[in-house]
Amino acid sequence: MPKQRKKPAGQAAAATTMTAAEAVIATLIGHGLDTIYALPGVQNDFLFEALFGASDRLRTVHTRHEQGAAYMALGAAMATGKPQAFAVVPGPGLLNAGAALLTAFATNAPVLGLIGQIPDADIGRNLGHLHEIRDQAGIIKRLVDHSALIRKPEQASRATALAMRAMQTGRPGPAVLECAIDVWGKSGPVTLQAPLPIPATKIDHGAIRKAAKLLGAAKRPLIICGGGAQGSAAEVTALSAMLQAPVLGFRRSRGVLDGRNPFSVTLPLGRDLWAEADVVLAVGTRLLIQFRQWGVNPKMMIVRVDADAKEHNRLHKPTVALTGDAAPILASLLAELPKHNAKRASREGEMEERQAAWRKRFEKIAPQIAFLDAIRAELPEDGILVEDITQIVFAARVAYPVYKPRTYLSPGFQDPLGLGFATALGAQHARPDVPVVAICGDGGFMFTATELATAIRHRIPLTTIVFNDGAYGNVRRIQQERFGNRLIASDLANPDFVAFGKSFGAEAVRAHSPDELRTALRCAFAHRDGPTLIEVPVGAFPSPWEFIHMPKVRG
Ligand SMILES: Cc1ncc(C[n+]2csc(CCOP(=O)(O)OP(=O)(O)O)c2C)c(N)n1
Ligand SMILES: [Mg+2]
Repeated sequence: MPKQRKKPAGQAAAATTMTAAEAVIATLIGHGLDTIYALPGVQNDFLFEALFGASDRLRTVHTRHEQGAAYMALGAAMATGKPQAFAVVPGPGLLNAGAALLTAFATNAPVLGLIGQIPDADIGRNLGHLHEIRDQAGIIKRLVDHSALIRKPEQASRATALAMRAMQTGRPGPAVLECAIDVWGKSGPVTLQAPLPIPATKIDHGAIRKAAKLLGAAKRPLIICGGGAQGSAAEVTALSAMLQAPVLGFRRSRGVLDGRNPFSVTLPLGRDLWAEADVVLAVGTRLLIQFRQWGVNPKMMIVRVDADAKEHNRLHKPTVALTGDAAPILASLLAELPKHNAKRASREGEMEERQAAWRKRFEKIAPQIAFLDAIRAELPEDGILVEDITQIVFAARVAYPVYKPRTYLSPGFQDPLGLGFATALGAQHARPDVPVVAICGDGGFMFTATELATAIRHRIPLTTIVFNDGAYGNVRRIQQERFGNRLIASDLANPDFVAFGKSFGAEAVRAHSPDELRTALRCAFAHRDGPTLIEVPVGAFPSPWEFIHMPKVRG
């Protein structure tokens, strides 16, 4: 890449001749990115040529399928909370990356897709160019909130900086930049755009006072966190203590309040507390389960904090709506609350008792919990667990203790079977300092199992547990219970997973019990030079659904 003359800080850099691809890459580096997850092809040849030139500053991690590249970027974004990027060819490349983009949107993950295009002059003409797809930009617009087509090098750096800003402004989320096969390599005068300032949250002090008064007077306050609370663990923890309020976390908000704190609750106890709550503080959550499953009545007062102003009134008008980043809003609330807060007796004993009562009821899913306990016992506090869509995971959502935010990665409402392994691979690549464990079923693992080759090629020390029941077990149970055992399309013919893993060069073992799993995990975490695959042969598990889909309690 051409050398840029050093300019004193604060002064705009002088224009330098570079290609559009070089401008995009230099801008990504300027925004602190150190990796791009990618799969090459002719439309993006000049992009990869620029990546070669920048390879001392930006690593290119190439995968075996575009879904692998996009899921890796997603996992890296989920694990770090920071923007990540992937690059794929247009048409089939974009569609192959589609489920990951969809999941990035659902989880508000800042993932930038660099997508190739057919020759610039022919875009929209339906001539049948290689990988042409009708209205690619229109398809992209349905998937992400911010997208742009780079048409010349002069425009490339600013377009990249605008995308990076959009991904981190308001409700965060993915963005896409398209660039044509004949534009990536075009040279022109480029002024590199430094990161654009991200607008700070404006605090509505009147609304903060109102919220503090409501919460301060509440007899049975409840805090509900969603994925939008992941950056405000300290504030949520302090509010919980000040209000003696339990904190409900589900999936992406698990660990915002440490799971060892008796006030940290999951869905079943959270529903009991929702039934009796007089004031709810909802932080970065859609409250869909509460409003659609558990019910709401007009007596219930809700203080909502959300980065997206459109979210507040979608289903039920809150008493107080606060728009912006959770951390500064909750910090203001914490400062205001002592003036209004009632004297409160400790609820610690009550919470411990209620937690114990639910733990007893969880004995119904003891087989799953025994495996989860084995994982928790071996995984260090900041070790990361990644969900695929499988039996053990459904139990984990309510019964696996999570200690810190971003240590339990979940795809949220998309639940795309098969994301787990590749997403965890990205998380492990971005967080080489901690062990990452993917929990997959035999069905989900095979969606991206070929990325074992990527793990070997890039020496990613991910640990993957495949719970092998020879079935799309969840589907099979539904067919057994609700359709008179008319089993169709739910049995699976599997490879020998240990032999399969070894054939790639991975460490691969079989564990038959929670104890054997603990031993296998210990070996896996000690092996930091490449991936480990652990197959756990299992039968059908008891259904966990009564702890997740629970009937109405209010309204
Ligand atoms: C993309 C996608 N396709 C299909 C589904 C529907 N689905 C949910 S769970 C499941 C079966 C999962 O099987 P496996 O990974 O073996 O886990 P198990 O239930 O057997 O533990 C299926 C097909 C889905 N969630 N996402
Ligand atoms: Mg299965």
